[in-house]
Amino acid sequence: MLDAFSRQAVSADSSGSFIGGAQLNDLKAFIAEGNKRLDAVNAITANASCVVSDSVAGICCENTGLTAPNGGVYTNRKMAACLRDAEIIMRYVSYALLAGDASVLQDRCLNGLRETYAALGVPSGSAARAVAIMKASACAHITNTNNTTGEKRKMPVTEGDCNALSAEAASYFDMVISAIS
Ligand SMILES: CCC1=C(C)/C(=C/C2=NC(=C\c3[nH]c(/C=C4\NC(=O)[C@H](C)[C@H]4CC)c(C)c3CCC(=O)O)/C(CCC(=O)O)=C2C)NC1=O
Repeated sequence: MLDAFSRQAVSADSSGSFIGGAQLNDLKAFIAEGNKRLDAVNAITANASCVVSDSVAGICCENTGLTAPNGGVYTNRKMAACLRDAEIIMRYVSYALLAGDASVLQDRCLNGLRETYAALGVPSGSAARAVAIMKASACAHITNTNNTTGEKRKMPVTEGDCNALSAEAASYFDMVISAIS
């Protein structure tokens, strides 16, 4: 598992070089934006259960076959497994966002997930759609622009530009989607 710092060390080591000005500038920016990053992580972890359940409810509304006999979440056991998987994905995306690096997500969550889903008959298109819904709502929480049922659930944080962090989180969700699609 890497983070923004160890990634620079590993990449410098692979070319036998010192960590140079450009890499140090990247790390300076990472540190300067650190509080924002922690707020972004908090924005998604504090709302994780809402984001998770909303995404699974969303795929079930869009595709009523999922809850019908032989559907992907037919039986409480499968519904529970699905909600758990969505929560696991949110958790690993939040770790990646904290570290500023996707390796924890790739190595510990996504590695082999496509094969697991194929073996169990988990419908990967629906799983990818649930992740896309989580992406939209998590990113809205990060930029504090979420507006569910007309009522904004805003976090009491200093207003600032969190678009880069939102885009970074979006890229982690996209990795999940491409890993299972
Ligand atoms: C460390 C990280 C980690 C991951 C990622 C993980 C995923 C994971 N999801 C599983 C099952 C499952 N995953 C789902 C998920 C879904 N079904 C749907 O129709 C929806 C589209 C979707 C939810 C969005 C379901 C229903 C099962 C149970 C399938 C079955 O047993 O028939 C299984 C098989 C074992 C089990 O049932 O617990 C694993 C290993 N486990 C882990 O430890």
